[in-house]
Amino acid sequence: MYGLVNKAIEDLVCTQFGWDTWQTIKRRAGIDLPVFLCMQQYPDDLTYKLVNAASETLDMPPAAILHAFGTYWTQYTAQEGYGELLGMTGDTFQEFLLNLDTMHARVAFSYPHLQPPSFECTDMTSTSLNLHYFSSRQGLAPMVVGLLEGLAALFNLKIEIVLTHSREAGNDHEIFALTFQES
Ligand code: 1MF
Repeated sequence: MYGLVNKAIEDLVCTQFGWDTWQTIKRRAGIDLPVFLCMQQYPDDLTYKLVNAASETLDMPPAAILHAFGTYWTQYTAQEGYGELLGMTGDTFQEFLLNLDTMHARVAFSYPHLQPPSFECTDMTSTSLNLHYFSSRQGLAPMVVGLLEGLAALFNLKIEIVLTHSREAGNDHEIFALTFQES
């Protein structure tokens, strides 16, 4: 994944737990790079190692780390210069979700090594929908839940998310049932 992802994890850990904790996590993950570069590609394995080392150091399950990271992502990318990209993706929560693949295509236009996930909305009503999540990566569903919660908060929505189909249970992709209302 692009270094932007690892930098976002670093930023989240540093703001919430401090630089020393971040050094401990990096050491535990066996990473001796001083910094991550946004536009450099790093093996996915490195990101998974960071998540596991953070899990052990902070005594939180890996899913909780991924969830917190997902919630943080939109805020972080907006502040790192992707606010316009996020802004043009949708004026409403539903429109945003419908345009996620278009948004990733825009990023991939400049950064061709992006391996974006793909999303599809079905069974849409004004307060609910099923979100289908397709990814070449394993185990990131908790991050997607955090992403959706962070996104819903930006649109001032209360959201409930239920994972109804998981790959862990043998399905070929994940399906989340979303219910939302103005808060
Ligand atoms: O393959 C990748 O490197 C990659 C990196 C980030 C693929 C996807 C993403 C973004 N995605 C992270 C979860 C991936 C889960 C999976 O692979 O199954 C979050 C997608 C998302 C979902 C809901 C709402 C908003 C979302 O993301 C907004 C977004 C997406 C991508 C970027 C920014 C905001 C982005 C921009 C530039 C990038 C990489 C990602 O690369 C750079 C960055 C700086 C300089 C050069 C290149």
